[in-house]
Amino acid sequence: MKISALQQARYSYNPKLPLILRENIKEIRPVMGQATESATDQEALKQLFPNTYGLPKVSFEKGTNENIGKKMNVGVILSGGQAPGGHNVICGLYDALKNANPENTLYGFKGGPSGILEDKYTIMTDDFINEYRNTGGFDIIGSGRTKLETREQFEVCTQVCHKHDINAIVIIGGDDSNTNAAVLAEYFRAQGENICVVGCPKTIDGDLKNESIEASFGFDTACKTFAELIGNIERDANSAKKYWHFVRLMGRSASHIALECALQTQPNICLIGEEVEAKNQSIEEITNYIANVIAKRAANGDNFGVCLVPEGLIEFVPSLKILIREINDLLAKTEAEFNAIESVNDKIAFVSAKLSAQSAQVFASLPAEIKGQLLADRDPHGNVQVSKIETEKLLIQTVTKRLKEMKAEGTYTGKFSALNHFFGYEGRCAFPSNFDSDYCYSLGYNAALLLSANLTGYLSSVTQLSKPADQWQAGGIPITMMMNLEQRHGEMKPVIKKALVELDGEPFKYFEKNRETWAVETAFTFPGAIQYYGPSEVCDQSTITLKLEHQN
Ligand code: FBP
Repeated sequence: MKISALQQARYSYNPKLPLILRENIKEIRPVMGQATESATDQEALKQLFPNTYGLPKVSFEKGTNENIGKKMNVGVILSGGQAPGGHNVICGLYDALKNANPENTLYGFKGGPSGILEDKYTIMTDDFINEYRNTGGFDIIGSGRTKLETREQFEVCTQVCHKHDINAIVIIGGDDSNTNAAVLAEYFRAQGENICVVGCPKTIDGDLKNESIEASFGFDTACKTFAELIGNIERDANSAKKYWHFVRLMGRSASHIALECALQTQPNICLIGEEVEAKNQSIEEITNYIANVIAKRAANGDNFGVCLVPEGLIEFVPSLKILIREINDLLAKTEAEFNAIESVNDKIAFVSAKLSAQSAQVFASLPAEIKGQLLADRDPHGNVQVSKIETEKLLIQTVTKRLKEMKAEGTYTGKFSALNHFFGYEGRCAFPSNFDSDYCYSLGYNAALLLSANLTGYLSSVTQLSKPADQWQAGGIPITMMMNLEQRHGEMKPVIKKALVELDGEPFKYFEKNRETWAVETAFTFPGAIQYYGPSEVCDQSTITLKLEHQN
């Protein structure tokens, strides 16, 4: 395979570790902190996790580590959507294992969690791993969305681990995969199996964060990649002065990506799903807000602009939220009948006839393409896949209609020509920024230390991320500490709480303070491409979200 010059150069980039992890691995020892509690539902979680609830937080200090040299066979799994830096988690894990004992073996289960169930794996070697250092993507072993959650699956995992004498598993995934990692860890302990499970916080969406986890990996690079593209579009808009660009951004329900991109590029409009929900805004109100900004700019002679739309917006508009929930339930109940219908129009008619009167009306008001997209395949949780719903196109249609009305009313005199974009897959496999290269390598290295201490049910954690890497703190956080109980498919389930944008948080407050100025003035900022080599202030910066959240 031909290798680009950047890829070749990135192979020899040395990721920066927290200071303690730079010590000889045999001289790093774990320190147990106080026992922990989950924020809510303590009693119920204690019962569900009798062997792994309440474990202490772990940090590291310099000192002889007696366990580090013992032979370990570790399995690693990439779970869910790609996020830049996943390869480096595996590289960090591999290097730590080999530093601890060259006899240690790392099995990479292929194609996501199904890899362990089907016993499909690669054994990592130096030559193999060296071709993936500091590169984007999950193609080292592939990823998948199979969920490890049933007892039967756990039994298969046990058999596969026994077969290869595997005594630890690292699951690199988001909130659901790490919830399942905790359940698997509990299962192994309850069965008396000495197999440890440690998770690593992954997702570009940025919604796996809490008091102990400052950021999920991949968010930094994905946002920087999208922000570069948005900045380029802003410059194009400001040069030609004839288009309004509507840019939808990935991120599932949470609007973290849209917000971070807005902070990096200062567009004229950025919608935030969580705010729409808090203000109970309808599509009509959102449309009016956008149309009014367009009219204000037009009054200044500016018939161009940029509007960012989080992909999860649609789920936060109250009437659409109810509609989506009804469709999800309906499709779950009538799966076979629905799937047997061939044409999209007939599917639409089938669903329309079964909705409540209010939702049927909302559904009828939507353009045909959006109706079809709302009926597309569900994800493994039975939820609509928001990445497939072209909300930006819907908004262009509703705004066009509103501007026509405003023209008739005499409140708008400009020209409106709109273009739509969707950025998601473009950012998920970018070469990881230095931040993600360093953070991910540290997470993987750290995971090996947790496993060597026989710790299970932990998430590898690296904190103080808004500071330079030599001030980062490495450790482990019990996963049960981040859990609460939530209703899933009619049952109360233990899950890691998803982090949505906090409207009283510093990133949103900063955006709120500035957005009116950005709406009318052309205050675009152009982040440019991610830089991998050069001065630290250009190459090593974290996201603005992280800085604002941890500025004190
Ligand atoms: P994870 O939650 O698994 O990290 O995936 C993130 C994501 O990129 C979302 O932003 C997006 O909605 C979804 O994956 C798209 O899923 P798919 O890759 O299956 O098309």
